[in-house]
Amino acid sequence: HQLELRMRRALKNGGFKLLYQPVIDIKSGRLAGAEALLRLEDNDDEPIGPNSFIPIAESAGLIGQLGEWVAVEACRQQEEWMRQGLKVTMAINVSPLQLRQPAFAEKLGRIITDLGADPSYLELEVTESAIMENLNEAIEILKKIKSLGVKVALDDFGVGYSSLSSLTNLPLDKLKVDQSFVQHIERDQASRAVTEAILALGHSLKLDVHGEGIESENALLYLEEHGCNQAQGYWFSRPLPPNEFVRWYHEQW
Ligand code: G
Ligand code: G
Ligand code: MN
Ligand code: NA
Repeated sequence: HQLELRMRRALKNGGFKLLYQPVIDIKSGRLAGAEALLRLEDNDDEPIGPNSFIPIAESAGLIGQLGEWVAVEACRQQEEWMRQGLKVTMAINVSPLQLRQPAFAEKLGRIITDLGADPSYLELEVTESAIMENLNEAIEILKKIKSLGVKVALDDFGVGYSSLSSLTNLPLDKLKVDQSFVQHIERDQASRAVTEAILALGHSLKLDVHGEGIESENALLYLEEHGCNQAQGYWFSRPLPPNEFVRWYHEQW
């Protein structure tokens, strides 16, 4: 596969990049964190997004190596920003296959130690479907991750098939409401109903609830009114390269 070759080349020669999308604490209106979002840009072509290459990385057996590159680069960036006084919780996406690799948590722990990153400012984003495929195994893996001091967020929440009772057994810190609901908040009563249900569920389980895909002030105001904790979306900023992220931060505050 052509993309597999490009990925192998990029892993060797540095063709993968991380973009960072700001996460806002709704109450204070301040920057709370950044989500690291992977791109493949190893030549003059348009950068390629993870939806195109993550499935191929998984089937080609490259996801472990790629996921490790992401974790190292995101931890390195988090530690650098921390030293510059930019306190951001760095959110890292992990694919189901990567999460289930043996010694995943041990590897992550070693990366954190080697880079001197502060684990309390790191958050792993795992998808609902990854967790529910094998709940008991997932609970054990998440416990190990939590014991490193790293936070865990359930990403794309509301579009998967969680059994609600199983949520109470998972060591989670946060639910990320899937963007599809937030994007339709203004027009669609059903999306508002689902969003409010997720907020109520999350808060009754003492979890933070994070709204994604905020594209308008009205969507933000709605989430604020309903007690949502964090917000992310084009309304604030697109995912940015590191230097633009810092510039954006200084322009805001
Ligand atoms: O950034 P973009 O909207 O193109 O991301 C598309 C999807 O890819 C999202 O679901 C996101 O969670 C996922 N994704 C982004 N970066 C990474 C990564 O580093 N690893 C994994 N496994 N998935 C990622
Ligand atoms: O599945 P996950 O939540 O990790 O996906 C994150 C992706 O969503 C990022 O790749 C980012 O490019 C995209 N994204 C972030 N904010 C917005 C937004 O406000 N609108 C839309 N349509 N996409 C967004
Ligand atoms: Mn995510
Ligand atoms: Na999401």
